[in-house]
Amino acid sequence: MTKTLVLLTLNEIAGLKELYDQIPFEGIDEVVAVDGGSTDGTREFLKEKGIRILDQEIKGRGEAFRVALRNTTGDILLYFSPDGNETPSDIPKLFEAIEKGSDVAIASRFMKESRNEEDDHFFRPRAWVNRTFTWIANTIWNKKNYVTDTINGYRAIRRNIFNKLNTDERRFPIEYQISIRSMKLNLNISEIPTIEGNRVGGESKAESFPVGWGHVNVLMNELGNGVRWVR
Ligand SMILES: Nc1nc2c(ncn2[C@@H]2O[C@H](COP(=O)(O)OP(=O)(O)OP(=O)(O)O)[C@@H](O)[C@H]2O)c(=O)[nH]1
Ligand SMILES: [Mg+2]
Repeated sequence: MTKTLVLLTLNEIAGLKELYDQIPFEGIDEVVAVDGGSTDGTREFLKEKGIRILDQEIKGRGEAFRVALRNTTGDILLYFSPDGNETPSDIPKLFEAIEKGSDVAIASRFMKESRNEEDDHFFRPRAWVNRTFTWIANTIWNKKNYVTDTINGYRAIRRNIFNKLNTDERRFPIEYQISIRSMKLNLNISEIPTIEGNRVGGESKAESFPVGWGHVNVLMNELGNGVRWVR
């Protein structure tokens, strides 16, 4: 199976500079970046490294996922966000999980061996909210093994499966939509434990409240639409 690595960037120069040399590029057939319109030197850095940049006509992280789907060719797409949260050494493990038969492979922040950004804090509002959304999706739609992190963006997916899911979420909850639709079709979702690092620099683009509402919105839509979207 051929492998495509997709870097997702929106003003991520600090993270890119720190992480780029840690990315294991061996064995990857195609590397692209989908850039949401960076103005901090991210684009110049990518060009210098010879990475093809795909632009987005429509804003948003969800849209970026589909720009990559439409403009690449690998059998497997792996989405990597170079902001410090995602550990580059998981890349080969996620590709391998797909090659072994998974349709979707997620790097989970909530398995026994995992860590999430908030683990050092006493109050972990983001983690609790994530776990609740995850529990709801599992309870309603999952007929297979419990998926511990339905929301993390660090994941790989088979191209033919991603096409079939016909997603339309434009912003952050794209991952949740992919997870739920995969459960509805009873696909093979596997997880590997990941150690979530802290953001290296720059600013978060995910404000908790709008993003949280976005997830509620996806949930409501998916409750109503069955599998009418399937392609
Ligand atoms: N191409 C593209 N990338 C985006 C867009 N929005 C966010 N990203 C990238 O997606 C990744 C995740 O965004 P973050 O802002 O870190 O979101 P988060 O990880 O939920 O939040 P933090 O905990 O603050 O890191 C980063 O690499 C961003 O640069 C977008 O609209 N287009
Ligand atoms: Mg992040």
